[in-house]
Amino acid sequence: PTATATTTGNPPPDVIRSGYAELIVTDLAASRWFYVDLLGLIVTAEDDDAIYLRAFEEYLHHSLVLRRGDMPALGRLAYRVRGQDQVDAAERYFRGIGVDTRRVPAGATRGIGEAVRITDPLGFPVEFFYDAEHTERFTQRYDLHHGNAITRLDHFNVMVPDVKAAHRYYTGLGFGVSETIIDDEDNVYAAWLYRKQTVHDVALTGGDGPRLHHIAFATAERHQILHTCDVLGALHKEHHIERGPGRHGVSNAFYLYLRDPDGHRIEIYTTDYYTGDPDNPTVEWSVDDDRRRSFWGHAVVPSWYTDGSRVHDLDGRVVPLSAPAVREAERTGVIVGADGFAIATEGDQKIPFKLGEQV
Ligand code: DHY
Repeated sequence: PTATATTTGNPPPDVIRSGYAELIVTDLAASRWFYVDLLGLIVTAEDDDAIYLRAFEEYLHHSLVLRRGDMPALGRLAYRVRGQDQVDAAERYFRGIGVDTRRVPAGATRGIGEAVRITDPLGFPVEFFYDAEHTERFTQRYDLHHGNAITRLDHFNVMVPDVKAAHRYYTGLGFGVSETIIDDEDNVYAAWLYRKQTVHDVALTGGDGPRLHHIAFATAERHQILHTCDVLGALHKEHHIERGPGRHGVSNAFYLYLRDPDGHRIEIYTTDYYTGDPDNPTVEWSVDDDRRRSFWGHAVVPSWYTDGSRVHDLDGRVVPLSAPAVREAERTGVIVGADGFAIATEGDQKIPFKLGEQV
């Protein structure tokens, strides 16, 4: 997508992609089991306070930081920009739209160069960086890959009370919109936005926010996702599986949602589609279409809609929540939508029911 200049005259920074996330976790050993032993992420570095992880195709220092803290939370989302001059561009752009910016020196996050941090207008702690330490890319170190090898970070998914406002903010930042879930009354329930040439770098999920809905990692193939399920079954750790495996309607990707030992949600995701042409069409899904989330019409478990990780501001304080004005659930007296509710059709009768729990 082409970045557009704002009214302040400062163009948005040229964001390449979602770059890394920092999660606050309460027990580093338990997290290490989940992310390293189970999911097979590579440890680039670790100390008493944090573990820095990357996936097999990644050559930057990390795509995930697990930092020890008292309460599970999102510490930071980080976008990579196209060069160090774009870190300056981010500072100018956000100052221009009235957002406090904070410049942090190289090494403020181990492996990352001088960067700019903000609490974004949606309430999320976000960093823009370019310089980063390079490490060895393990794409062909098949001797180290397990059957469920993860190749790279794919995207962030954030829960926001006002999806339309968040959509405006991210398109202003130059993101393209690949898909949305809408109704015929101008409500937007969810949206998927990209800078790299895939379906998304960030998705917006309507709900109490700001909260992190999930972080997603990509595998090369479907069988690697299925293998994670089999391993969890074999270890009797199946309770870490929250939703799936299955095929998304939105994005067409194959997916699995896991919950880590602190309850942070991780998606494992593969094979969505190319969005790199400038006229890539936006796909609009009706909230009434039961294939929008699970293409096979499977129930979405209620926790997937209700649960999310609280977020920290730049000083490590938990950001308060706001509730959405419109919830996806109810519309003109009929229970519908991507909020755990659906409509069953029997003959010409429409029967509302709650997915996974008949009412
Ligand atoms: C959907 C959710 C995601 C994603 C792509 C599509 C829609 C859904 O199945 O809920 O997290 O990455």
